[in-house]
Amino acid sequence: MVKSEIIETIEKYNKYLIVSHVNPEGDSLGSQFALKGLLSKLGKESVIANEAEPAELYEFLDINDDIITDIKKKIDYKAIIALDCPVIKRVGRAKKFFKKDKILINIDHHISNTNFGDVNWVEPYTSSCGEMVYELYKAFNVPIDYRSALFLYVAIITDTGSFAYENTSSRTHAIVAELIDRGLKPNLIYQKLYENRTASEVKLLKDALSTIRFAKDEKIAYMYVTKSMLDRYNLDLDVTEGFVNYARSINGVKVAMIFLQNPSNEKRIGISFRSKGEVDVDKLASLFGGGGHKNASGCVLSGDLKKVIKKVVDTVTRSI
Ligand SMILES: [Mn+2]
Repeated sequence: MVKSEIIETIEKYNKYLIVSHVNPEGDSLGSQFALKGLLSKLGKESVIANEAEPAELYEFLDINDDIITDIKKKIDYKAIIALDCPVIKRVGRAKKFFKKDKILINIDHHISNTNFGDVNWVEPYTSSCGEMVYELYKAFNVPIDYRSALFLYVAIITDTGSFAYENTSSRTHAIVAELIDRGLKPNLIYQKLYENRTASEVKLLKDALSTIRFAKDEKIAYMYVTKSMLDRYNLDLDVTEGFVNYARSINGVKVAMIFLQNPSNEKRIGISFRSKGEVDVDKLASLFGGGGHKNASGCVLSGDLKKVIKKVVDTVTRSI
């Protein structure tokens, strides 16, 4: 249920800044643009500003021209809406767009959300921020047009792992049925999102899969991607999205991890955690200053790749 405080706040202001987290994916981008569509139907202006442009994967959404990434740009707005951010730090350099004394509205579905806003609406058992924006359309009684249906669908399919994760509910499917009725072609969207890899990307995947190791009687599976592996194929880190799911897909594996060396700083190691069943990887990532959801989370550590892997694998082995 949409909180009445959210409705009242959105009714009150006419110019919005919409932000989301760094390395935006389907849920953050989809929610931002579906919300922009809703606000415009309500006769309100909004500007989407992110730290950087989205990954190439999202080019089919045709949104790049509507995202401000130049932090020197002056934006006129009365209130900020942060989407899909458990902590405000997750907006990264987009924080530079923030002005003092502007009201901050926090709309999110992470269980670890810190209620950092002046107005907070957090639904930890909802599949995606996209589902929450859908509920806003219903609360304001605004019809969902084709573009917004596409944005919401991309948000939901991304965060539910194509309707495979525990967060997928009958409500999720009911919403998606309505979105498809707006004219979406699920097979074509799926192809754009998941069957669009280049040969180089699959070669990188092959190399990444060759690094898979196991711990704790094969209940833990982990893999890595180094800067030199990326350099070999002239690829960037964003193409590794989804690689960790191969480790997670192994029978008996409860926790899967991928360690990603940052190409511009080899001592910066991004770690994605995925779990099946009861293991809570939000808690595991929080041991290292990160967070996320019960079955999908992440953190960033500094140090030598091999040492970081050992430290994290040892901790996870003791914790599950
Ligand atoms: Mn999300």
